[in-house]
Amino acid sequence: MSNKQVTLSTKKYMPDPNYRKEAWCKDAEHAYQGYITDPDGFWARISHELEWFQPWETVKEWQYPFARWFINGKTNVSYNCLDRHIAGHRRNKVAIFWQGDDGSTRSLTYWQLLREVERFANGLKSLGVGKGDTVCIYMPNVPEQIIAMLACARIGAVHSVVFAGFGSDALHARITGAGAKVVITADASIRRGKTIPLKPILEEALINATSVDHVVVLRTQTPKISLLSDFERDFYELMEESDKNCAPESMDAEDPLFILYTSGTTGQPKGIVHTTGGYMVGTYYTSKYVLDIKDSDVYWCTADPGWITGHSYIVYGPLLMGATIFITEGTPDYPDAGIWWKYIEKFGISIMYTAPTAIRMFMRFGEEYPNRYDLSSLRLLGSVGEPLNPEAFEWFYHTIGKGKLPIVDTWWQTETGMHMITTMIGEPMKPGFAGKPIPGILIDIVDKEGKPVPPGISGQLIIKEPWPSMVRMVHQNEERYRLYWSGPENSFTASDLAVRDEEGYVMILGRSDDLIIVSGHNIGTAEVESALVAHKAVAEAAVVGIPDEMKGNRILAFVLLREGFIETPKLKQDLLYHVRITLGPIAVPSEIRVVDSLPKTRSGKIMRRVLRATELGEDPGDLSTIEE
Ligand code: 6R9
Repeated sequence: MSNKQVTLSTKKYMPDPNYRKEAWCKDAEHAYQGYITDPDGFWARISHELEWFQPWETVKEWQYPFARWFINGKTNVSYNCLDRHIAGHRRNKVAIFWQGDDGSTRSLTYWQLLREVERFANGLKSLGVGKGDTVCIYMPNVPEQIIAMLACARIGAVHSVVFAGFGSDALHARITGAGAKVVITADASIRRGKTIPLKPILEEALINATSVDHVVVLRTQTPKISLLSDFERDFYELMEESDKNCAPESMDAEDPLFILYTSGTTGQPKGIVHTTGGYMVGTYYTSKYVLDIKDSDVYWCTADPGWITGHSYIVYGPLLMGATIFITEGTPDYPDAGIWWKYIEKFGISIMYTAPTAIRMFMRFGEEYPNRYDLSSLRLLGSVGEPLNPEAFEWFYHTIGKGKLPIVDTWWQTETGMHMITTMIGEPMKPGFAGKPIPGILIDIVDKEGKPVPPGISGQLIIKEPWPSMVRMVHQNEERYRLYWSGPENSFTASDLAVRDEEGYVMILGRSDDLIIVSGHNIGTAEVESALVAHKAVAEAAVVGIPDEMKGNRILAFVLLREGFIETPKLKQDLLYHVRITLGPIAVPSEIRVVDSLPKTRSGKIMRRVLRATELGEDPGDLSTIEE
C-alpha cells in the first residue's frame, strides 16, 4: 500500500481585512505560537473566562492513553450557560428562537430558559434522578430538548441524547447500553406537515429495558395522549409541580457530562463519553474563536441536537457564549426549497453553520430560491460533517456569501468534541481544504510506518497531543478507547485520510476506512466523489470498492443527476473521461450507476458500506442510523 501523490489546487480567496479586525481571533498564527510556547498556559487563560466553584489545580495530567483536565476544578456547565449570563447584561436577551414546521414561533430569554431549566431539574430529582444517573433524551428539535439537556447538566445527571429519527431497536440498544433511569420524549414530531408519533417507538424500545423507572412525555398534540400514572409523567406538569430554585450541582471537572453514540458510518455505534470541565472549555473556546459568536449575532447551526454538532454547537458552546440561537423543527425543502433562506431573512440570522450535503441539495434546486430572500444579515458561513468539495464551496461562497463572507469548514469528530482544523476568519480560504489546525491543536499526516509525509502526499491524519474536549472513554469498552490512541508516538488516530499543501492547509480525503486500494494505490472515496460532483450533470456521488481479481479492488460509482440531465451512455462516458482527466486513470470507476437516492446516516453521511454490501449480496450490518 503506497501513499499517494495528490495534485492540489492553489486557488485562494483573500478575505476582506475588516473581518479579521472585528473577529475575536485577530491573529491565528500568533495564537498558534502562543500555544506552542506555553500549552498549559494557553488553556488556563481560556478556562479563566468561565466560572469555577473551586479553581482547578493543574491544567492536565496525561498518563497515556488517559488524560484528565483541570484537576480538582469544580464547576457546572448549566451554571456557565445560564446563571453567568443572568448575572450580567444578558438577562433579557433571547437565548432561543424556535420555528415550528407549521409556521409557529417561540422564543425564550436567558432568564426564562433558566427558570424552566431549574424547575425541570427539580422535576427530574423528584423522579429519583441524581448525580451520575443516566437520562436518555429522545425528542424532536424543540426548546424542551435543550431544557432537558441543561437540566441534566444542572443536577449532574449524564444525558444520552438519541436522535428522534431512530427506530425502536436503535433506541432500545442506546437506553439499555447506557442504563438510563429516565427517558424524556415527546408524543410526536412534526415533519413536512405530518405528525410522526414518537411515543409508540419508545414503548417498543422499553420492552425489557429494566433500568428505566420513569418516562417524561412532552405532549403537544390535541387531544392529549393519555399517560400511565406514576410511570409516565407530563413534561410541563412535572415542571410546574416542582420547586422553582435548583442550585447547580458542584461537578468535578472530570465528572461525565454526557454519552453520545457516534454516527455509525462504519460498524457498531460507540458510546462516546465527554466530561464537564474540558468539554466546557473546548466548546466555549471554539464557539468564540472559530464561530466568532458575538452578542449581536443570531446564530443558526442547522444540525440536530442528537448529533455531536448539535451538542457542541447548538447547545453548549453557543450558550456558553451567551448567544441568541435559532432552531427549527422543519425540513430544508418543505414547503419548498426556499424555507431556510426565508428563515435567515425573517430572523436576521448572521452566522449559518451547515453541512455539505445540505449545500449540495440546494445547488440542485438552483439559485432562484436563495435569490428570493434578503440574506444581507449573514456575516459568517460554516460547514461540517463531510468534505466541502470545491464546487459546493464555490456555490456557498458566491450564491449565499455573495462572494465576500468567510467560510469556516470545520473538521472534527464526535471523539474530538470540538473543532480541530479550519480556516480561521481572516485567513485566505482555499476551496477543497478545511484549513489548518486551530491554535491549541497539533496534527500530522503520516504514512503506514508512522512517518510524516511531505506536502502533496496523502496519509493518515493524527492528533499529536491531548486537548481539553477529547473523548475520555468509550462507554464500557476501554479496549476501543485505547485503539484511538494507537497512532505513532502515542498519538490519536482520526481514521481520516488527508493531504497537506506547501502552506500547511489540510484537505480531508475521506475516512481511511472508506479507502479503496486499486492496484496498490490508495484512493479516497471522497476524491473520486468530489471529481464526479465537479461535473455539471452530477448532484451527488458515492463510490465504493468492489473486490477485483486483477486490481485487488475496482471502483463502482453511484451518481444522482441534477435536474435536467438524463442517463445516457454518452453521459456516462463523459463522467468517466472527466474523472480520468481530473484524477488520472487509476481513479476511474469501472462502472457508473445512476440512482434516485443514496443511503445516508441521519446526520447526512453517505453509507458506503450499505451500497457495497448490497452490491456484493452481503449483510449490510447495523442499519440503525440509516435515513429512510
Ligand atoms: C463533527 C462530525 C466525524 C467524521 C470525520 C470526517 C467527517 C467531519 C468534516 C469531515 C471533511 C469536514 N468530517 N467534518 N470531513 N471535512 N469539515 O461530523 O462528527 O459525526 O463523529 O463524524 O466526519 O470523516 O472523521 P462525526
